[in-house]
Parts: sequence; structure tokens; C-alpha cells
Amino acid sequence: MRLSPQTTLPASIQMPGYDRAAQAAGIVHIGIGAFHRAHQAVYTDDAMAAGDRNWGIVGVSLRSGDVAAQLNPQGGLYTVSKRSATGSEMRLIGAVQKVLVAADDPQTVIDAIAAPTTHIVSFTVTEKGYLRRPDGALDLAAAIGGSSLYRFVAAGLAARKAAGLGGLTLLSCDNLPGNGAVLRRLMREYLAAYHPGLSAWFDGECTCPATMIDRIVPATTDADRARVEAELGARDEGALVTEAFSQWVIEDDFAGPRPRWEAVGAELVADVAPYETAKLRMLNGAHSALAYIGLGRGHEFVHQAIADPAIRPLIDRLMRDEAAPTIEVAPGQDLSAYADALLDRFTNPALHHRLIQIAMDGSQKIPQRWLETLAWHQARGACCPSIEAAIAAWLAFLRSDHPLDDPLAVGLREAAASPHAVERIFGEGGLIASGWKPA
Ligand code: CS2
Repeated sequence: MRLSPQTTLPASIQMPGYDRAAQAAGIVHIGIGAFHRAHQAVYTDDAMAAGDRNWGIVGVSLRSGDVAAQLNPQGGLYTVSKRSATGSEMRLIGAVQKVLVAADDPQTVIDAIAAPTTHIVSFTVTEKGYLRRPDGALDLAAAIGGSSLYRFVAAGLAARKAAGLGGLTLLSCDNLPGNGAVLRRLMREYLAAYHPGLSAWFDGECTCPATMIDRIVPATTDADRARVEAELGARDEGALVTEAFSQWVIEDDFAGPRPRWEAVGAELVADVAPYETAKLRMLNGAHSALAYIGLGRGHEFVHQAIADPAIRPLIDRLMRDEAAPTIEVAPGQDLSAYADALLDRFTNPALHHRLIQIAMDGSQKIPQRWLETLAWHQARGACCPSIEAAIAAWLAFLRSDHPLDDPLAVGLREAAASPHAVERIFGEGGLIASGWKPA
């Protein structure tokens, strides 16, 4: 039996604490993968349970129909299981109302963005979804293409302006430094090229707050779905498994109404940068190092790699001695406690987080995860042995027979095979724009 709004679930499972059918959709989320559903959708579900109204989420997949096929037959419902060494706790999330597939029905996506009840459009499209060229500028040719977020947002904004409606908050929830400012700049470049009449309205009516989002959400496996089915008594094709930890720091700069996410654990702050930099350079920097070094040593999962005595000290140094000194902390932010907590989270044996999942899209992740730290130390005449070991492991990974999932895969494979690999990838005019100058 498939999970649906009619399914009677075991009493142990926490249910949405509000009348789902009575909620308007206030949020359109573009890129509705596991990460959004186990993170922002959970905060929104909690906010509605705490009394906020009309913050239902319309999910959008730009290309693939997979998530729509998982959730729409279930009325948008899915479970999130928190797993740790000491147990598992499952809840049903009701915030997502439906999932649209932009490639199949572009107009419904534009209509959802233009709906009077919509106040926020949020994004988890991954680093490469922003369609930046190596110099950081918007790839205008790609951005006018069928699966670009910019096309849909611009068309939705144009419809709002024409209808005399207000602007929107565009909320990037991807792992990019200054994600809000990046989205604003790229959106402006898009509008200047393709909708110049909308630029001034966009500047006056829309905001792009920065956010730091953090929760480890491994891709769900068939074994996870089978375990959830046994516990639930119904088949949940959208089931997600995650850790207990969750953090969301949001710049308080909204164009209109928003859920009271701060009442349910999010932090609304004036400046996200210290948290975001720490997260990218420490958590994500360590993750990418674990991925390439771990795969090179034959491991499959994060918890196995961090238990390897040849890897753990290196990761510890990467976080404490290399990344941490580069970060200007916010008052009360404790990077040593953060490193302790991260080592603990990586150790979670109940979370089968595949290294190969993290290894994906290295060209898009490595600049903010490793190269900014390297450049900081280089400017002070110092070096970073752990990050250099991680770079060597990435090059070995590019030369290995592991499948390579990266928008620059062809160029990277070729460059990695050359005797000047480091120069061709990181050097002046190389494949990756980098403030770090390889010796
Ligand atoms: C990971 C992140 O796949 C990856 O690149 O480093 O998805 C990481 O799990 C999240 O950013 C944690 O918040």
C-alpha cells in the first residue's frame, strides 16, 4: 500500500500539526531534492505546526520527473527519519503540497511564482545550477536554456509586475559563499540581457538574503525504503534518512512576509558570512577531503573514512589548523567546538553517507571548500599539508576508473592525465578560477 493522506499511520510517528488542506502555498521551491525536503521543508512544517499559516510549498524539479513521481501520488507527503547510533525517529512532513516538473509544464511553474499567495522562491539547485562561467559571470547562453532557474523566475516576476503584485524574496539555500549576493548578481545579469525592463523593478521589489544551511542527507537507498515501509506499514517512495543535527542561519532581509522560522530553531541574523565560511571550509572542506582520500583508500562511506587512522588526523588538521584560522568568527562562535561536533557527525554509523555522492561536481565545490583556505595561507607564506593531500587525492580520483560526475568531466580527465595537471586545472587561465597559485 502506498503512503497517502488517507493512510492510518502508527501512533509513534509525528504527524503534521496543522490542517494541510487549509493552507495556501506561500513558497515555491526550485530544485526539490532530498536536501530541501529534509531541511527547509521541515522548518516550514514546524512553523505551520506552531501556528503560522499559508506556507505550503510548491516544489519544482527543473528537469527530472523522479521526485514528482515519488511525492504527487502521496499527496506530497513523505517521511523523514533521524538516525543516530542510539536510535531512529520518524515523522511525516506535510509542508510540500505538490511537485511540478518545469521541463514538462513550464507555464504552471511561472504561474506558481506569479501567484498572489507566493512570497518566497527558494532554491537548492546545487553549485552548478547557477550556471556561472569560470570567471564567475553568468553563462548567458546556458541561462536562456530550458532548465535554467533564471528563465522561470524572470517570467514569474514579469507576470507579477504586470499584475501589479509585489516582488519576492529569492532565497538561495546552496553551498556557495555569499549565496544571496551571488544569486542577486546573476539574476541582474540575466535581466539586463533578456528582460531589461524588469531590472529596476527587481532591484526595488525583490531581496536575496544569504543563508547557511546544514544537515547531512545521504541519498535514500532501497534498503532505507524497505526499512521505512516495515515501520510505517505503507510504502513511502519519497522517504528520507538524515542525522538529528540541523542548522539554518538566514540573513534577515525579506521583501515581504515569511514563516517565523526563528520560532522553530532557525537563526535570523544580520550577517551570515562567519557561519557560512566556517561551514564551507570546515564541514564541506573536510567532506570533500574525506571523499577523495577515502575513496583512494578503498572506503565507501564517510563513517568508515573518518575511522581510518591514516585519515582522521589529517581531517582534524584540515579543520583546526588550516580552515579555522582563516575564518573571522561572529561573537560567541566557537570553531574548536564546531570541529569537535563535526568529527562526531562524520562518525555517525547509522548514516550511510556515500563518499561518491560527495565526490560529485568537484570542480564546482573545491574553490570555496579548499582553495580560499589555501590562498589565505599562501598570502601569509604558509602552506596547508592536509588540503594539499586532498588535492593530490582529487587528481588521483580524476585519473582513476571511478565514474566522473562533473560538468567539467571531459576537460578534467584530460588535464589530470597531463604532466602539468595542477597548472592546467588551478593555474592562470586554468579550468577552475582560483585565488591560489600552485607552486
Ligand atoms: C556534502 C554536502 O555532498 C556534499 O558535497 O558536502 O551535501 C553536505 O552534506 C551538506 O552541505 C551538509 O549540510
